[in-house]
Formats: sequence, C-alpha cells, structure tokens
Amino acid sequence: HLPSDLLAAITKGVEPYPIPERKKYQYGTAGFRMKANAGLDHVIYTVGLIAAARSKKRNATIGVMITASHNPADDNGVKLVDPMGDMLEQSWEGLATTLANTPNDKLAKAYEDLVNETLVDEIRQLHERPAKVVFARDTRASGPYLVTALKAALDAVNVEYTDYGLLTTPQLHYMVRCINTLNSPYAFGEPSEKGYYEKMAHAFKTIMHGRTIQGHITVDCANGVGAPKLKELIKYLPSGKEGGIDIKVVNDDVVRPEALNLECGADYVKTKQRAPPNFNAQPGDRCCSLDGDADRLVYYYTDESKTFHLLDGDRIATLGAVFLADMTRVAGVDQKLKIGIVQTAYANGAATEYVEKVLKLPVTITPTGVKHLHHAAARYDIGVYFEANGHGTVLFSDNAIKAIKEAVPKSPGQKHALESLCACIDLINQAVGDAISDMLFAEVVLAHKSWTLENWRNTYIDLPNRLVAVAVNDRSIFKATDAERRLESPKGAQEEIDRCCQMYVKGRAFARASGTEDVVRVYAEAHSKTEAEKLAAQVAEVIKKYGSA
Ligand code: G16
Repeated sequence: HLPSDLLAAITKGVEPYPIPERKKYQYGTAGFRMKANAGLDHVIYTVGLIAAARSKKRNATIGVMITASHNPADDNGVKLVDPMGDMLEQSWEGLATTLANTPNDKLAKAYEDLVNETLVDEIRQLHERPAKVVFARDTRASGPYLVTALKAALDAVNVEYTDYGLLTTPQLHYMVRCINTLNSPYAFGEPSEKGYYEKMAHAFKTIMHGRTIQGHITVDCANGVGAPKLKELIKYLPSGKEGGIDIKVVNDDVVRPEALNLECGADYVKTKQRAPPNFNAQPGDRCCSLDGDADRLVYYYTDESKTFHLLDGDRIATLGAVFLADMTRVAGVDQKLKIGIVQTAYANGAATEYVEKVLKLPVTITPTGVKHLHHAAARYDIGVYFEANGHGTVLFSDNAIKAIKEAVPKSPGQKHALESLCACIDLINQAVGDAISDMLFAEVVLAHKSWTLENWRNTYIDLPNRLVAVAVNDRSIFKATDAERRLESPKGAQEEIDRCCQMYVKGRAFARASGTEDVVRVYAEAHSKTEAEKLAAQVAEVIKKYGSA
C-alpha cells in the first residue's frame, strides 16, 4: 500500500481536473491529442503520474512534452519521452490510457494499482526510488495552463522536476538523453539549450569544411516554437559569407498563437502540395517548412514555369542514404556496415523502387508513427527512417559508431570521410526526428554534391499522389493490418478499395484511422495526377459509406 497522505494528495491535486461527461481518451500515434479545452487537463495530470512511475521504474529522468505538433492551434496534446530520448515504450501506452480514463475519485487507487503492477518485484520496492521528470511545451496558448495540471500531479507524488519552458519537441528529447547519459561512455551532450546549439554548430562546421552552400534557404517555421529556436541556433552558425549558411526565417509569428500551422508549416505544404500563400520565393530558391513543434521537415521550390515541386520525407531519406553510403565507401568502412531505409505505407511507390532497385538498399515498412520506424531503423548499423510527411532521422548503431571512430585512415580522402561521418553522428539528432537538425544535414549533403533542389528531384520521379482526410462517425471501427496497407474492418471495405485500385495504372491506395486527428486518412497514387485524385476521391467515398453506417 502507498502512504495514505500520498493517495490523499493525488485525490486533492486532481480535483480541478475532472473528466468531462462521456469523454474517452486514447494514447494515439504520438501521445494524447485533442481540443485543449476538452478535458486535456485531466489527461495531463494523469500523465504526470505515469511519468513519475516510469521514472521510478527505469531509475532515470523521463520527459513530458506538451504539444499538438502539426494540429490546429486550439488543439493540444502530450507525449512522454523515455530515458534514451525515444518515445514511451509501447507496453506503457495502455497504462497511460487506463489512468487517463480513470475518474477523479478512483485515480489514487488506480495509481496504487499501477505501482503494484509495475514497480514491485520480489526483492525491491521500486516505488520508493526518487523520480525525476523534465518537461517543456510549444507556443500554444493553452500550454501554461496545462503545465499547471502537470505540476499539480508531480507535486502530489513528490517528484523532482525541471520546467524547460518553451522548447521544440526534439530539443526536449535531446535534453532527456543528455541527462540520462551524462558521465557515461554514451554521453550525448550537455543537457542545456546552449549545449544543443553548440553540438550541432560544431558538427556542421566540421562537415562543411571546404564546401560552400549556394544561395540562401528560406525556412517556414509554421509560426511555432521552431522560429525562436532556429533564430537562436543561427547565432552559433557561420554565415554564408563565412563559408556557412544563410537562413531566412519566415512565418515566425509566435505572438498570435492562433497563427500556428495556419496556412503554413510542413503539414500544410505536404498535404496541399503548395507553398504557404504568403511566400514570395524566386524560381529555384530553396525553401523548407517545419511543423508546429519542429519535428517535421519538407523541402520545396518552384521552377521557372511557376510549377511547385515538393521534396518530402521520402526524398530526405534517399538524399541522406546516398550520402552516407558514399561516405562509408570512401571511408573504407562500408563492408562492415549494413545501411537500410525505413518507410511507411505513405512512401511514394517511386521512392521505394528507387531505394531497392537503384540504391540497392533494403527497405522496411512499418505502421505510421515514429516510434515504429525508430525501432525498425535501430536494427540496421545505419538506419535511415523518414515518414513521407517529413518526420525522421538517422540512427547509427554502437557497431557503426565504433567502426567509424576506430578506423585508421589510409589517405587524406579517407580521413576526411571518417571525420565527416563522425560529425554526422553529432549533427543528426539520433534521439528523435528533428527538423532543424535534418535541415542542416540536407543542406550539408546538397553542398557536398553541389546539387540544386532540381538535381535532387531528378534522382527519381514521384508518382502523382493525393492525401485526403475523411470525417466519419467513429474512426475506431477502421482497423488496419499489414503495416496499415489494408483494412481488416469494417468487413468489405478493403475489397471495395482493391476494386478501385485495379481501375488505374500503378493505382495504389489505402485508408487508416489517424491517431492524432478525428479523421480517417486516405492515400492514393497512380501514374497521372488526375487518376491519383480520382482514386483518392473514390476511396474517400468508400470510407464515408462505411463510416456513416
Ligand atoms: C505525429 C507522429 C507521426 C505521424 C503523424 C500523423 O506527427 O509523430 O509519426 O506521422 O503524427 O499521424 P496520424 O496519421 O496517425 O494522425 P506530429 O508531427 O503531429 O507529432
């Protein structure tokens, strides 16, 4: 039994945060997400309890990020960060869902049950360990209030915590990993914002040595937390004149919280396949967009005929993989390292074909959600994972890091390649996908290859595609299987989707319930734009029909 004063403190602390009537919460693709005023405070309080228990269980610092990332400004959400800066272990998602759905009067008992279930073994009473939690939030207006609910829970169960205020999601993941690896052989860096900028800037300068970045890059920060953080990073980077990078920050309005992700940002650009309307970039200019918490990145440009071209997560993955494969070859370590790419069903068919047939690298397909991709990528020595929406990173295994750091160069070329690979290990945020770090990596690779965005795009031609969101009565009836490429329920829906696909050359489509928004997403691709759009519309109709039943 837990001390009665602790149980009483939990009950008292949660009083201001009841569950609204008939509300059901579910830990989704990336934590809990919903309208900020629809009972999210209750969820956040229970997440504080989960974070405390998780910290005790792992005897390490746990992170809590308050953000709804790409979602509209009046949504908010919360994700938990495990000790190595990765997403919460999946077996704990269920515990988080159970606690979130527990009404106030039963919460203390539910927490006690959870402690008894997870924190007691034959010899030790793990719940007696001290707990440490760190947290941050994005720029949403609801953030400060939700932080109050989180602190109330952490205070109730006597947890030591640090409030980092505003951070990007990847910065919080970085902090968590730094704290937990401090003074170990796997030390990730200095656990501070300054440490994050310095690590990245130092790695960037090393790889850039002797290379030049052409022109400037315009970065759309989705009017989110990425804007002030990118401006801060710029202070640590050499400018274009000094052989560095000229970054033009746009959509940096964090004063009006309602501007967040509104007609801008990575999700807007990827879904609408167009630049934010307020862009006035010149033909060929390099542009990119982050999302609301700066963990997604997509590139784009318009050509002389004003046609828009998107270079999404699939492209960033292939760009990175080509570069890393070349570098390991030059460095003479390629035979020791297995490089692979991880994608989801949203990856363009042409991208998958290019990786397998031209790059001759293996591809793993996982369900949506970086947590799935991250684990699959960790099985390679160099695992490049990106969702088409721009969310991803590169993981270097211990074996890869050792091979790279211990290799003895036989020529100046090998020496430079090995130094560049070492710097990549630092430049790329291996804790989690990080738009700012990914952008510097892409810029470095383009500079090394002397490529424009057009050269990059010409590596393969995307199949035309269309992504639509369909509103339904209850999205939970749509259950997907086979890495979300097929629906197993409702019965009959998949057969109808298959029949639609068969009508088009290179027709491929799937539907899956979103885990961050109250919609079912439909993706379709085909050999022409018109056909991709028709196929998407037909499949959307199938979903509407089954979704209104
Ligand atoms: C989150 C996840 C991503 C996922 C996206 C959309 O992104 O971290 O892995 O691709 O949601 O998921 P769904 O299709 O289930 O709504 P973010 O950038 O919103 O955190």
